[in-house]
Amino acid sequence: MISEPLYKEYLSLLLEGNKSGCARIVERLMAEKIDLETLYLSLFKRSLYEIGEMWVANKVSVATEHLCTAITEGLMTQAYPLIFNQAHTGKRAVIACVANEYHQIGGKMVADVLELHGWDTYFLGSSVPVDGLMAMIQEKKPHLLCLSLSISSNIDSLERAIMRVREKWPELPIFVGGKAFEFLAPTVLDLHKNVKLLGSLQDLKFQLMTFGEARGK
Ligand code: B12
Repeated sequence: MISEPLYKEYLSLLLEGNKSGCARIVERLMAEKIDLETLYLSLFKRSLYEIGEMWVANKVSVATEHLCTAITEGLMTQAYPLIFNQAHTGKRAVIACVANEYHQIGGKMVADVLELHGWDTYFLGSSVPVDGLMAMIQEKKPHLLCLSLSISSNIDSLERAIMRVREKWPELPIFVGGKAFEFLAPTVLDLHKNVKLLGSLQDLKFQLMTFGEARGK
């Protein structure tokens, strides 16, 4: 749905820091009724992954990568009319990145997909200390907790968070995902009860479809 020339044009505007040019492309795609996932995955995620590779290859500076990230986070708000027009189901989810995990865009996408499916979401963003996460769960009483991990060496932080949550809420379903799992063994979280490692937004959508029935609601 996003042609290659349009993607290339977007990427070059993003790298220049031309946010109004990028916003016009998003506006046009929204007018063409692009769906949220295509916008997020084929434009935002693809460009950020490409910029990540360029940063590793020393083709762009850290400053340029930060600029592109900040612009992307701003552009995601353009999708709000798509996301917040849905009927609500009464289900609640808390979404967070664990302590020391500063990559928050994947988690924000997860929150937006849940919201699109009628959930009320509480997205806490990057590097959430376990005590803060616990307090938010206590307050919002979610039906689901989603945790995002990009840096594989943050796995201990993730496991600590899961263990603390489990002590108090043994049955709360926890979905986990993120780039870190490209580098970790797929069995890394197997010991934790009721924790699902999901590979993509597609898997998340599939889990949401079965969520109500599986939990008898
Ligand atoms: C932007 C960025 C940053 C920004 C993040 C700012 C922000 N506001 O988020 C900042 C500057 C903080 C940063 C810092 C670092 N970064 Co960085 N960063 C990136 C970059 C370029 C883009 C990240 C991004 O937003 N991607 C787009 C999102 C949409 O993708 P995603 O997170 O993978 O999410 C998708 C899926 O994984 C999934 N998903 C994610 N979470 C969840 C959760 C659930 C439940 C589900 C179902 C799905 C799901 O859904 C999303 C849609 O498909 C990546 C490149 C890349 N390939 O990702 C590097 C990258 C992640 N960073 C990397 C590194 C090394 C670092 C630093 C260590 C660099 C340094 N030396 O300081 C630090 C670590 C900071 C920390 N402790 O967290 C490496 C990680 C490599 C690795 N082996 O782990 C990458 C891959 C770059 C690279 N090519 O090497 N970074």
